[in-house]
Amino acid sequence: MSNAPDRAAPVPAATRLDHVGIACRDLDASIEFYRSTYGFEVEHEEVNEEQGVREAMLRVNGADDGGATYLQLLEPTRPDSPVARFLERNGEGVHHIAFGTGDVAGLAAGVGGRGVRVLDAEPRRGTAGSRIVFLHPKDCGGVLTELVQSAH
Ligand code: CMX
Ligand code: CO
Repeated sequence: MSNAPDRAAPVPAATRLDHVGIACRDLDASIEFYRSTYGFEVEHEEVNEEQGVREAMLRVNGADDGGATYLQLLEPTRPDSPVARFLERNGEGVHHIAFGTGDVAGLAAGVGGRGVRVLDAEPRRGTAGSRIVFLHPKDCGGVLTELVQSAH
């Protein structure tokens, strides 16, 4: 029997879709669109200067690990930020997806071991005290991917 690590699934695993990040030019207008069109309400709003965003989390549904799934609406706070660059190139639209996990550092190490570029050597501070790591979109089929461990 081989002692090689099981390459079928990362340990620890991602357990839910935590959020879909959407780049917008006007956060308040975007919040109003999702509220009036679908009835989604803002659960949390903050400015994250490290990421260069003013953001709102709109709760969509609960998840079976006790967490929830959100839309994350992102308005840039400065022109040199990732979201500002995205808007300049692509206009408004889906910017990234985020998978929830109980162990963001462990999952990032596992994914990095498979040759995916991990953009943050250490987890950074995300929404509401969560810990986040980004994976390079070119190693994820063109999808900018975030891993997130909630503060709870
Ligand atoms: N989704 C898919 N592809 C993307 C992308 C995105 N959001 N952003 C950039 N790319 C692509 C570019 O189009 C480019 O493709 P081509 O080479 O085919 O033209 C390639 O990735 C590399 O682009 P780049 O100019 O070298 O890199 P950027 O300066 O645009 O940076 C990235 C890209 C992913 C490294 C940067 O955006 C990053 O570090 N993001 C992580 C942080 C972040 O996005 N924070 C905001 C959200 C905060 C939160 O969720 O809380
Ligand atoms: Co995000």
